[in-house]
Amino acid sequence: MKLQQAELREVALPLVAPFRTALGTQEHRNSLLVKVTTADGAVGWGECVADDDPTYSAEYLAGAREVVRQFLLPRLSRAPELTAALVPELLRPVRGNPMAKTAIEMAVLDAELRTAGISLAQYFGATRTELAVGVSVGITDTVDELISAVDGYLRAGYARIKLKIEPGWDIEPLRAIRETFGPDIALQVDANTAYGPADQPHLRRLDAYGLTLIEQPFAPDDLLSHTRLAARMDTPICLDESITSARDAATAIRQEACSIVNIKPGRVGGYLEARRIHDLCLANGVPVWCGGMLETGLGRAANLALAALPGFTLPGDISASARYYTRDITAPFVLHDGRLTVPTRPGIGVLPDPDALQAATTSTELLTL
Ligand code: OSB
Ligand code: MG
Repeated sequence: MKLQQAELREVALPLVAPFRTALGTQEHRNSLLVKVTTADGAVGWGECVADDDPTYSAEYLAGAREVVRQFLLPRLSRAPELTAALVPELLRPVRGNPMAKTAIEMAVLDAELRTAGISLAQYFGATRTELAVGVSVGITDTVDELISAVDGYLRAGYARIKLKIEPGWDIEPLRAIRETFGPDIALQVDANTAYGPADQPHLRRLDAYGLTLIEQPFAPDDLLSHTRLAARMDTPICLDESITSARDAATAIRQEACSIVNIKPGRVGGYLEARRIHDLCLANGVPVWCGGMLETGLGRAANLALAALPGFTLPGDISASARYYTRDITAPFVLHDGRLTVPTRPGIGVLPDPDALQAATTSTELLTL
């Protein structure tokens, strides 16, 4: 294919409730969408998961947008015979910026598969048609509020609960959740790098709560502390922020810094790299699950296809639309018996609803390539 046009569109979606983590509080999801059109008239959609601020990682929305426009799209528009498989190689000379790269790789992949009449799940070699999914629960002002939030999600049918934790919000909420809901609910925690090496003795106390895993307690580049904690804790360590490529995953596994990997396409530079991490982890007996970045229905559709691969043995942060937004920009994803259905239509399998998209749009820019 040959790219002819790209539309950069920013959308602003109010979250149904503020989402607080160790990194800050989010009330809106502002997203950058990339729509590509090929010379043959095929269309593909990509979503950039960068946040407004460079706090989860170094990328941020306005910067990612500039990188897409100034450095990434020109490299793809110069390619005469573009395919999605070539995108990572064509973008490799640009350092970093994985979320910006993922957005345009996703758009090219979507256009290619729509033309070929193949769903993203088929393309990946997915083995499942519906997936049990989990929900990520933010930090609340009080333990009572947390209990009522978790109660609502369990009633909705979510297959596991992930609690965001930080120093001062860990033991007490965990004790309360176990006391209220018992030992059988699947429970895990995510620290978003909020702890330091000196917190190891404290973190070991989390072993008392029967957690599936503890996600990213330490800084992204501090593999050593994760290795040390893993050796001293029964709870499996899972890495999110630390893993930006298949090579990182191989290193972390080799160094025993984690025994479970959270895979987020945006963090690792694309769905193709995400697939490689899945393959590597499967070959090494390391369970993986699909992380989330409060995606719109577009990114969520693609994440469901990825998470339908056989190595994704743990429920992902791929919740129903209603957990995030009153009005998603696609047809809403709805939970049935704690499961979401993997899209089967060509490409990512969904399109934005024109009215919902229009209502959410804050800016658009059309680039002729
Ligand atoms: O660390 O997994 C994280 C959202 C934004 C940034 C980082 C994270 C998260 C989540 C939300 O936990 C997961 C979701 O999209 O449901
Ligand atoms: Mg995380």
